[in-house]
Amino acid sequence: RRLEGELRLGLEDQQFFLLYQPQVDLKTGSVIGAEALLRWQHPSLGIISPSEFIGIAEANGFICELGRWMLVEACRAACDWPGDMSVAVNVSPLQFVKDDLVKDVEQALLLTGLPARRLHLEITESTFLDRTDDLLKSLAQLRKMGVTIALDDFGTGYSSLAYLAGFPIDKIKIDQSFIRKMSTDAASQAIVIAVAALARGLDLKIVCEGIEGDIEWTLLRQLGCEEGQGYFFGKPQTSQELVALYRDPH
Ligand code: G
Ligand code: G
Ligand code: MN
Ligand code: NA
Repeated sequence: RRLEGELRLGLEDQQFFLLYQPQVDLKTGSVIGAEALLRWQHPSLGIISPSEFIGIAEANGFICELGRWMLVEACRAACDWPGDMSVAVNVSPLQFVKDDLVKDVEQALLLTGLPARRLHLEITESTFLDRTDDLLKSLAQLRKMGVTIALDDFGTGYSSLAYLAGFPIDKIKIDQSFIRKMSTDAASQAIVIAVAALARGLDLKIVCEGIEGDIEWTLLRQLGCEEGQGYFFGKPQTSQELVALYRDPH
């Protein structure tokens, strides 16, 4: 497809940018960080979502270059954020395999001056498909540096619960499909309750994605879930808008 050839040019031409979706403390609703989400402002096609080009970038290996750019860009933005706000960056499994992610992270932190504890990396269960010693070593090194590892889209993958207990991670993000349905669908609510209990048992923090209303927020708070993200608290927005939201939450 034509997009494939345009990715590299797009990066050189600064057509990629990041938006930041607020992550909140569910007890208080206050903003504690944000997830960086990639966008491509294509010269003729308009804004393209990552679901349309990440797969292409993974297939041709460009994801590593794009991933390095994102790390630096996200860390640079987070340096301007007040308090101890964290930035969560999505990482493709290929960045562990085809690239030296640990080195990329070290360089991004060094270049921008962001403290490691303010950087979170979101990985998916598919990262563990190839559970090599190298992968485990990289994750261990990142955590030793102080970087937080979150397991994204939890509940949509293939992992058995037994596997989860052995993953070297700090928190899990329950997939938004369960949260969005939990007020109307008993099965979804049961899954959220079970995952919250599981996280507590494994001493993992939990982030609830896709919170669109007050009902979900109240339920999740009652379940003791620590952190949340969703349109109710804020859509993906610019770094400046995020800082304004932190200062003046509604
Ligand atoms: O923001 P949006 O809903 O369009 O994101 C769609 C998917 O693309 C999300 O699941 C998100 O995890 C993924 N995504 C967004 N930004 C990045 C990125 O910078 N790198 C990778 N690997 N995935 C991303
Ligand atoms: O897979 P990942 O969690 O990285 O994807 C995040 C994506 O989910 C973002 O692109 C964001 O736009 C979208 N998103 C975040 N909050 C909500 C929400 O409350 N409702 C819906 N429908 N989508 C959301
Ligand atoms: Mn994510
Ligand atoms: Na997710």
